[in-house]
Amino acid sequence: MGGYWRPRAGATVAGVLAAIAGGVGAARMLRGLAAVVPPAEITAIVNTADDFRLHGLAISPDLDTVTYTLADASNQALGWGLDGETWKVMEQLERLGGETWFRLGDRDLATHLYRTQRLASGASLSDVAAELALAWGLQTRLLPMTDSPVETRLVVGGQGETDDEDEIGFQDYFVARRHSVPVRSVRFAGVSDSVPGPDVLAALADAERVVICPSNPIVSVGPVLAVPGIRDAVAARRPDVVAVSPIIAGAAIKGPADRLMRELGHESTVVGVARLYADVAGTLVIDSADAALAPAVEDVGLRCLVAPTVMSSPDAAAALARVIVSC
Ligand code: FO1
Repeated sequence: MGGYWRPRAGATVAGVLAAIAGGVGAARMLRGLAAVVPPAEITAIVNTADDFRLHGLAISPDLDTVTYTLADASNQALGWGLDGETWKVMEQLERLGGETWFRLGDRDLATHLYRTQRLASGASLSDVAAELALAWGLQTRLLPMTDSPVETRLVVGGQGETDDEDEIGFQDYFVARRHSVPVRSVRFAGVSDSVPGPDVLAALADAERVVICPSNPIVSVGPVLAVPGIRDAVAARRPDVVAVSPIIAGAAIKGPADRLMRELGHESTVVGVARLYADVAGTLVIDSADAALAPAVEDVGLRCLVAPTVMSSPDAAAALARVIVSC
């Protein structure tokens, strides 16, 4: 572990980490953590409620985003998918009049073909996540939050007399409608019958520190905490749980977290994030831009750390990771 950052003598630093992860923000956070602690000591517990089937293929966007990013193979411009991607299959599908609203690159398609075939032959999602991580040479352990089917469903619309309410799936909201429709409510279909994936509860119990990555608190971290047993397991570790706010100066860096929080009656500030995590996290890391709100976060009952949280480069992510492991 010669290349890893070493703490000052006497500083307390967490080694074994468990991290609750959504997609792009979490993937960058995990890459930062893997630069400052040995990757083999990190377990990522990943949201699977965005998973869906298209063209008969089993697609797990957050697992794949985390895998590709940790493998340094992610498409930097898009944040999802693979680098050096080509789109010949999508181009041909478009000519045929097929569904191309959710773009699957030629290289990325191999992942979905592999996952679909393995699931059909009886493997679990956890098995497949581990096999893909191994194929990409990852040392970090990636655990789906559950192997049970859980699906984020959103009730949207209902504004004005001509706009009816409609319940849609997550990718329909996020990609097809570009998360621009008003959301009335969110539910995680199937979650009450789900059980945590193998090793998930043990990873939470054994970690020296649990990190809640800067992912959407409602639709990325929310489903993970909603799996029966996980919220309690995280709450039991509350003093060692460090959450990073995905909201900076009232806005999400990427995606609809701020809007979704407001639409569902939460304040879209770091204080609103603190309220959502008050029972599970002992510490909230907020961006320097929100320093003035640190006392208000502490009033909610969390210790508040102020640090640069925008992960604009791997170095910036590693600097944030150092704050998390040494706080
Ligand atoms: N996001 C998009 O905005 N448009 C896409 O066409 C798209 C395709 C896609 C394919 C594979 C994959 O793993 C992810 C993909 N994403 C796409 C990202 C993804 O749907 C979302 O970022 C997550 O579900 C939210 O975390």
